[in-house]
Amino acid sequence: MGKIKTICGICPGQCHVECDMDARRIKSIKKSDEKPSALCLRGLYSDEILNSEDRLTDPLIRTGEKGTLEFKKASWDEAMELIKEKCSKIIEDYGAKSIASHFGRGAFDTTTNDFISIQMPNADNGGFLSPIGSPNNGSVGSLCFVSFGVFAPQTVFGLSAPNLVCDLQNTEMLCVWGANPKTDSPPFFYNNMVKRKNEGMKIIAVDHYNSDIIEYADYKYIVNSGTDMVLILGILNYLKDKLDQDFIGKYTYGYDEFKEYFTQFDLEKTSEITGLEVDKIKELANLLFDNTVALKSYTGLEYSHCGVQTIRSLYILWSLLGNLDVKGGLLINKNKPIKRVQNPPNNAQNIEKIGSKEFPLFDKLLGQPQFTKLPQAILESDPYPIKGLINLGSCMSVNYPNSQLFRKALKSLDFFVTCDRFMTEDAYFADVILPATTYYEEDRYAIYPDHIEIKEKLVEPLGNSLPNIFILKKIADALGFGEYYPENFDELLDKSFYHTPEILKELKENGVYHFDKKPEVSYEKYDSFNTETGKIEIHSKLLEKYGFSPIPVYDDGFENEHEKSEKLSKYPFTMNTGARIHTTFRTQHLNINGLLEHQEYPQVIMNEDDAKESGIENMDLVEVYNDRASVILQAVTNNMSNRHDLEINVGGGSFIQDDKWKDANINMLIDNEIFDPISGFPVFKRQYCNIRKVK
Ligand SMILES: Nc1nc2c(c(=O)[nH]1)N[C@H]1C(S)=C(S)[C@@H](COP(=O)(O)OP(=O)(O)OC[C@H]3O[C@@H](n4cnc5c(=O)[nH]c(N)nc54)[C@H](O)[C@@H]3O)O[C@H]1N2
Ligand SMILES: Nc1nc2c(c(=O)[nH]1)N[C@H]1C(S)=C(S)[C@@H](COP(=O)(O)OP(=O)(O)OC[C@H]3O[C@@H](n4cnc5c(=O)[nH]c(N)nc54)[C@H](O)[C@@H]3O)O[C@H]1N2
Ligand code: SF4
Ligand SMILES: [Mo]
Repeated sequence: MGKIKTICGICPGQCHVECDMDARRIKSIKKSDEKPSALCLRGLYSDEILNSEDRLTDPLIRTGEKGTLEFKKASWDEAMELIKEKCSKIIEDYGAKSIASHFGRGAFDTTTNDFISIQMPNADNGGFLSPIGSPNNGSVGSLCFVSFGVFAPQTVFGLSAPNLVCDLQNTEMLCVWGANPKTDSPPFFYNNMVKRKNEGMKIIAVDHYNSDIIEYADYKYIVNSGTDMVLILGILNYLKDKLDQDFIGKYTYGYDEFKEYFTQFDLEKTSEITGLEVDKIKELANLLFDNTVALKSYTGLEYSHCGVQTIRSLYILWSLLGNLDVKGGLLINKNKPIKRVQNPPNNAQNIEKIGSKEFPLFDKLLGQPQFTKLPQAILESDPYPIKGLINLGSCMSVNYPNSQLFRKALKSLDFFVTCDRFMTEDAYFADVILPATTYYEEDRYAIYPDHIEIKEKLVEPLGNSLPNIFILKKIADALGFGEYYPENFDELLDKSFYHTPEILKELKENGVYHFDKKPEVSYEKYDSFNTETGKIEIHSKLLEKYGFSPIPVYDDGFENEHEKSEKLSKYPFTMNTGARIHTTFRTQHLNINGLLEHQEYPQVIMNEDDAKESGIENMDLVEVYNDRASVILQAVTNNMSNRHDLEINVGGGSFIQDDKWKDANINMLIDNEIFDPISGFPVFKRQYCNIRKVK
């Protein structure tokens, strides 16, 4: 087998793309004076993360009451015996559908994802527990990526985001709208973007505060949180007489109806809602019209009341401005990833899933439950009781909205298993905790655009920890479907590359497989969209069928002006949460001193005039609060943030974290009853609060 470097070992990179950061290279960079900012910061502290005293070494079984941290160390066999016993009892009493599984950011490595199919539509794979007959195999896809990556592109183009490619290599102008490539993991796109900028490419950024990308951009547009759709409507209205009517007539569906709506958004109204001056709106519109512009977006637009429709309108804008599938624009590629893993049987077809009543399109497009409705199933048996939960690589009690409710729900489960590298806040409610390795400690394969390679472990696993896939194998064995999971790495390769014997052979012999040369790129493929009309659907037939507005319509979340002014008089600040920071990955690594030295406190970024009015100075400790809860943060003031628009760090709220972070769970302030009705995504980026200086 090939002997190839391993990755940094801490995060799997974005789903399906593996970071190329060699652990050994990180070590040598650390010894030299090379600036950490050129790199993923967490990678630099990977040895501290790997060797942290907080790592889990053995399976743990609860000995004390739920809500305490009293556990005893156990063997894998003991833990599996208990899982078998408890799950059998639940299946006997309530049926298999009452046991759910959930996968988070710690399950995004290619292997785990290949076996359980987390985020992309995959009709054949019912998820981890489908062989025993449970349809409730959820993931953080309930909160992340799929509004942008599935709902919006499917309802405009009949494609998913991996088939829409930002043509960074060939563009003279890049627009980053609702993303920040500098925090990507791995920062591949960022590195290429820097290279292209040095070659003269210009960057447009649209964000709600002075993020890294705003700082780096040539043209900067700061909008009020969640108002991007209005900006897009205003731009379309301003440019409407210049649009290519021939293209519109031939390839789009629903333009006239949309035009009737967007003509309401003149420049003044657009400016008033978005907070962007009229001249800046015109400037942006003209830049987008006069140039071929590539588009980079991601999660920044997902979390408003009309997240899916906002991202749809962005794709529509790109199409109408002639930036779709042209060199240097937003390319369409119809490549499919190579098929991996033979899917286990799905014995849960046609069983209602959690949240599918409220969000039927979530079920239709993803075949998954919408887990924001998990507490309702656990606490109110709606649509039926959920009694058991197997969670891997997620800290649900912190990352889901209304953490108070999630904590209550997790505590009420009959049986809760969680699998992690560290103790998490969920440990308070877990009955069994299973220890996972880092990627340093496991043999694995990684898939790149042009090749697949085997990565060998660098060190032996800590204690009795195991790679995700072998934890799943043990659980599957206990529940009677272990034959679909591999026992060891050799079997893992056999199972993963089951459909492609030639790849399997190469990997086993040489440790690497190179894909054939890429096919020639072709442009302007507008004739065959996989939508009902075969066209670019401005008017989505699918949304219409599911009872939603077929065209993008702006929604600020208020029924009327009265409701709005009532809310704002009490809580005048828009609370936008969760722009990525460099020192943490959601809840992770806030116990790592090296990283904490780069950013000590969770922060709230705010306008300096707002600060002055509230008697707050830069770096003061402040309390952000609403009816639900309050958290202590450090204020960072600047003159670029819009008035009354806050950016607040997420991640705090787990007991293993540093004192400054462990009580700062912003999801305690987030109302789970406020969501995008199409995707069910929480409105993480547009709720309301107030702020005051800590005495
Ligand atoms: N308010 C607000 N809330 C948000 C967001 C926001 O922007 N604002 N963002 C949302 C988004 S985009 C997401 S994706 C979710 C993230 O929600 P989670 O998936 O819960 O994210 P993390 O906090 O990264 O938790 C991952 C856990 O996996 C563990 N882990 C890491 N690697 C491995 C591994 O290899 N194996 C195992 N078994 N465990 C591992 C880590 O220790 C950590 O405890 O949060 C969402 N919550
Ligand atoms: N270091 C680090 N890297 C991470 C993570 C992490 O926690 N830490 N999390 C990982 C996860 S779970 C994910 S899903 C990806 C996400 O990757 P990205 O989506 O690229 O994540 P962000 O860096 O938050 O970039 C979103 C940008 O949108 C902006 N934004 C927020 N609201 C609005 C708005 O209303 N309008 C506009 N125009 N912009 C807005 C934010 O300020 C931010 O700059 O990152 C992953 N990478
Ligand atoms: S992106 Fe992930 S794998 Fe790469 S260096 Fe950073 S933490 Fe490590
Ligand atoms: Mo995410």
